[in-house]
Formats: sequence, structure tokens, C-alpha cells
Amino acid sequence: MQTSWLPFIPESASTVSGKVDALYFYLSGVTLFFSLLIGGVITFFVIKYRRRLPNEIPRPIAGSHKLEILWSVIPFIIAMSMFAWGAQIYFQNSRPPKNANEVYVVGKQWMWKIQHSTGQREINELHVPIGRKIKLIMTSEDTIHDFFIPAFRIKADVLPGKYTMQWFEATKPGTYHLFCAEYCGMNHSGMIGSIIVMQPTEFDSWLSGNVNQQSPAVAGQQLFQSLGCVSCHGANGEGGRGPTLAGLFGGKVFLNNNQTLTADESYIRESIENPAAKVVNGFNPIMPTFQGQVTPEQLIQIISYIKSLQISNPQSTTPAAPAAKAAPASQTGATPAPNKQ
Ligand SMILES: [Cu+2]
Repeated sequence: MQTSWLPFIPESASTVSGKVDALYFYLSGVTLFFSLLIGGVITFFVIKYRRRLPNEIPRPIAGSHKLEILWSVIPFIIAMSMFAWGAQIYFQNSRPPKNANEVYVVGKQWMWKIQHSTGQREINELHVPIGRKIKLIMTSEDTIHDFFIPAFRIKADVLPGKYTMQWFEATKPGTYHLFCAEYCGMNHSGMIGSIIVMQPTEFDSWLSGNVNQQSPAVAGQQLFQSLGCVSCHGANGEGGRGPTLAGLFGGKVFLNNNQTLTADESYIRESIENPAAKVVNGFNPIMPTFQGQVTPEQLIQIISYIKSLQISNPQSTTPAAPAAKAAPASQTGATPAPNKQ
């Protein structure tokens, strides 16, 4: 691990880490400045206005509006500058760019299971290239964990029954710490790993050296067959009992209670585990629950498959293309793919 110029600050290795550091230095600077100023003024006043005679009575002091406005307005401006600056970084960090490469992360006591959208799996390690945006889609199999890469200044909770996201773009090759930053049981302190940042060419050869693994979208397509989803959710509305899933992901969904939502990972997961929670307008709540029948990793695979069924969305992940092409044929149920799960 590299060390940075200040021993207590981790290496700065992502596009956002410099911005976070600048804000952090500003906050520290403001804190230091006012601590010294207030401490200095207190010391000065203690000496200047000390009691000189045992029976001395101080002069009465009238208020000063000028002074009060000054010490209200200046701190207000400083506090707002912290808010605006912090919010700007927060918004930038919490909105993954559209063209990011997706990586799935499943936390469990006590390891990180990682899968690239091209299929490669890793445990407690994540290989990434520099200069490419990486979006992490994270969930947990058991308790709350937290995926923390200090050198990238990114950190987000990983929750059971929910998907959280974060993204980064690494700027410096090297090996960096990965920590679980949420106490998650006995071996929490051992839930650590490495982020290995490589040159893009090196990364591409690493990827091609691990190609024998099935992509999540293809695995999801097989699950879609073997679980019988296809008999109701046909690509072009065949079956008719369930809404078609092509083009669903990221689009608007109209529910039978007149509400509208955007189809994201959490919505699809809820619809698989608790189908009656949000029923699409025009359909009956007849779908059985699949809770307990699919593991969190299989849920990710199904979601990944549904994502790949975009009508015209070239930005979706690389394995999407073959899966999307295969979808209409497979959804008729004519050629069931073998189930390797
Ligand atoms: Cu943990």
C-alpha cells in the first residue's frame, strides 16, 4: 500500500478523492481558525479585563446590533458554504454515470462476493482498470455491511433486502484497502479485501484470463426459464397474465393504485419476493412469491437479465447484447436453456 504525504490520510486514488480531501481541509481549516481565534480572544480578554481591585465593579455594557449582525451573518455564510460544497460532492457521488461498468457486490458474514457484468467472480478482491467508471450494485445476504474504499473516499452501507449503489473512477494503479465499515458480527474486523487497480490493457488481459464464467445476465436468463417466469412474462405479452419485461428496467411503471414508480433493482426484487406489494395497472395479483426460492445472488442474476432486455439501450452491460437477442426466442419457451444452478 502506498502512503500519502500526510501519514494519517490514505492514498488519494480516485477522481473524487481530491475533492473530498479539499472539502475536508476546508472544514478542518475553518475549525482550526475559529478554535485559535476564540481561544486567543478568551486569553486576551481574561488578561485585559482581569479584576484589579478587590471591590472593583465592571462598567455596564450596552448591546451592539452591529456586532450581533456580524457574528450571525459571517457564520451563516460559512455554514452555507460547507452545506453547498458538501451537497455538490454528495450529489456527484450518489448519481452513478450512465456509461459506468456494473459490478455486483454481495456482502455476507464475513466476505465480499463480487461479480463483474462479464461474469468474472472474485472474493475479497476487485480488479478494476484506471480511467473507467465503475458502478457497484450492492446487497447483503445477512446483516448490514458497509463497502468502504478509503483511497477512493467512497463508502456506502450494504443492506439485506435492498440494493445500494456507489461508483468510482480509479486514477492510480496499485492495491488499496477494502474494509467493511459497519460492525457485522464476530469476524467483522476480518471482513477486508483489496482493490487492485490496473492499466486498462492489463485489466483487459486479466478479464480475458477469467472468461470461463457465465455472465449474470445469461445465468439470470436460465433462472427465468427454470423458475417458470417465462410462462407469464413473455417478451411480447404472450401468456398475458403478467406484464412484459422487455424495456421495463429504468422505465416508468403504472400501478393499480394509480401510483407511478421507476423500475429499479429494488422494485424488481420486491416484485419477485412480494409480488402483491406493487401490482401493475391492468393485471391481477396472481403471481406467487419466490421468497426463499432464490438466493440474493440469483436475484442479482435475474435483475441483470431483465436489465439486458432493453429495447434499444446500447449502454447496458456487454453480456446484455447476446442475452437480449436470445430473449424473444427463449421467452416463447421453445428452447429452454439447460439450468446449471
Ligand atoms: Cu461486514
